[in-house]
Amino acid sequence: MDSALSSPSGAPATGGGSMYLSGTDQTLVKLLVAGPFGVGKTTLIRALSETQPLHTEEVMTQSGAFVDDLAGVREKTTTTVAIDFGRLTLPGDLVLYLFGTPGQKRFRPLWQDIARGALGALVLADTRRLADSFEVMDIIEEAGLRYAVAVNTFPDAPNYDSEKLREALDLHPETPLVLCDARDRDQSVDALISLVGHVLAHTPQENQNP
Ligand SMILES: Nc1nc2c(ncn2[C@@H]2O[C@H](COP(=O)(O)OP(=O)(O)OP(=O)(O)O)[C@@H](O)[C@H]2O)c(=O)[nH]1
Ligand SMILES: [Mg+2]
Repeated sequence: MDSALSSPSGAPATGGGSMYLSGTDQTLVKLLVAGPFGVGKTTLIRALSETQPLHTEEVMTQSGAFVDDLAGVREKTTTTVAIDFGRLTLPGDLVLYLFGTPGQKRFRPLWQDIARGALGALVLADTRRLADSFEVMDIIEEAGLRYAVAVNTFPDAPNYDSEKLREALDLHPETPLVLCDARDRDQSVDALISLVGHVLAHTPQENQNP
């Protein structure tokens, strides 16, 4: 995949991952939705995309059970093999392009291409297996991206207060932490808004405007 996003004329996005399209008043932002296997990435993008989301789901086979741990997601029959893609327009003509990225270690080489030009990442976590989100958080930090963490609230997952969650996830005090049900559009939009607020607050003004 080439750099983040290009305008219809093919002009590349700015290094900061956002781009202003002259004549349309739209600002395009590339964001990643990341997290471990089965944490709800596809569900979240499906819930909030205003376009028919692109998915590359494949039915899982018995042999995959050795590498993809089904604990907590027993009813799951498919996994995302490459990426999910969706789009969401926020007030102010801020157009978010969302790339769901697989969290399994074996997809790490693909990850570097997907991350190129992104402005930030929403990391999904599940309180039944918080440590499973560490690897993807490491990759994001290595890539120099800002992120927010959204705990996807599965009904049988334990609830912890946010202080405990921050401690367990070893979050920087500035990193937003939100709870959301990935199936719920409003909650998923709110999670993305917290990410966008965080990344824009740390993006130089010249990367936000023409
Ligand atoms: N109860 C509940 N189930 C959820 C929630 N989010 C996702 N699920 C279910 O959990 C399973 C996993 O969700 P996916 O969206 O496929 O997860 P994923 O992160 O895309 O998974 P991979 O692409 O395989 O890594 C699916 O069966 C979803 O229906 C949630 O908030 N609550
Ligand atoms: Mg998926």
